[in-house]
Amino acid sequence: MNQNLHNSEKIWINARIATMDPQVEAPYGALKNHVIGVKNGCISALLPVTEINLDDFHGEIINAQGLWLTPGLIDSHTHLVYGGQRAGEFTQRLQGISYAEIAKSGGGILSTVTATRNLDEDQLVEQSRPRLEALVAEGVTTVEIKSGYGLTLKDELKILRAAEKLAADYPLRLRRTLLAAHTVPPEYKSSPDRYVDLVCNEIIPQVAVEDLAEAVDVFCETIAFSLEQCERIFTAAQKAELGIKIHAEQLSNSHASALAAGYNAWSVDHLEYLDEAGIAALQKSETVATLLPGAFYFLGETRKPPVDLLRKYRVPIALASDLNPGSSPLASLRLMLNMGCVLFSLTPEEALKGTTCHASQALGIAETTGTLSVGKAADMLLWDIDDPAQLAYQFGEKSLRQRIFAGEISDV
Ligand code: DI6
Ligand code: FE
Repeated sequence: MNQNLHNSEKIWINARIATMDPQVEAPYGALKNHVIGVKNGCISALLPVTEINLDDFHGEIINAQGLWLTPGLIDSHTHLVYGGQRAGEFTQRLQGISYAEIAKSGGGILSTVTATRNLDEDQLVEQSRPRLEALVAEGVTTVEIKSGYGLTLKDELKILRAAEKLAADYPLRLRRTLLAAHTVPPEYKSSPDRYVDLVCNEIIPQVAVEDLAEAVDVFCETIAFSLEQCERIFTAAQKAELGIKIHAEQLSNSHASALAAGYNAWSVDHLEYLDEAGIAALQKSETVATLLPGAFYFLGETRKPPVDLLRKYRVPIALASDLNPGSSPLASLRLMLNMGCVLFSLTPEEALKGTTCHASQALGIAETTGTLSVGKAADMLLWDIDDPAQLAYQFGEKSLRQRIFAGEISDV
């Protein structure tokens, strides 16, 4: 009997395994008639059933009865820790006022900044809890949470600490991203460069010292930060040895993706206005293109991200919820799988890659999560489906049977 399997604490038999491993040459990286073993929270074995003898195995055997096993879902872009809500702004937008107009008149992101600053850390945790619980319940095992609604040293740190406190209550991997450069706070309205100074010289170094985030993000847009300001922030992030992410090409083409690719950013996100030169720049990097169909849908956008060109240049595509109160108050990554296909013409397989292997790359953790491969974390989902495409095709039907985090099973 194979050493690996023999050492496993638990094994799953009779599962159809969608590894999502690009090295497995089958749709969804699927393996038939394989057994998967887990030890110390990681995948310890993945072997053809013909090569093993179950009589010698004394650990726990879980019979998956023909259900499909996939990697845990990874939501690689959320802003889910915030205070308040923006239904009033939603109503305004339905009357024809644009997102950019609302932002310019002091609403939008800034109204959430006020609500978030007014909460203490524990209140922020409790207001954010239902959003995280919704993601966890549908099979998210890794989530990224950004700050960005504090915009002072104290309040940005408060959000990152709240994210950590909240996530610790669930079987979940957390990746935190500092998005102090989300918008210029009112205190710096007449001197935005001084705010960028604060972000680069104080907030980023402090977050690094306290180990409160793994990456730095910036919103590059006419209503937010310029290319030059982004570059300053990237330089500060690099100096602090933090990963780089960017909100780019959402409402206009600023060429920010090409800039970020030059810094080997983990991901560039949104991308409706990304052009071919930007895509060529991404191809030369390891940067992931993250699509956010929830924001496209919720803002009623019409310009779609250039999916065909991303395919042509073989840029890895991730798909995330962008969960936030202004442009995507949609606490469901399963919904994004469906929207990625219906709105952006991704295939169901591309959509699932976007929430597993490519999402892990977008968070700088592709070595340890995102596929069912020996040595990686045993974050796995067991689904009562006949075809993995059903994960993108259906929405709302309860098909998750087991949620496995670091090898531990929770029934759902
Ligand atoms: N782009 C977005 O879609 C979100 N942030 C960003 O930079 C929106 C955030 C909000 O409206 O509160
Ligand atoms: Fe976002």
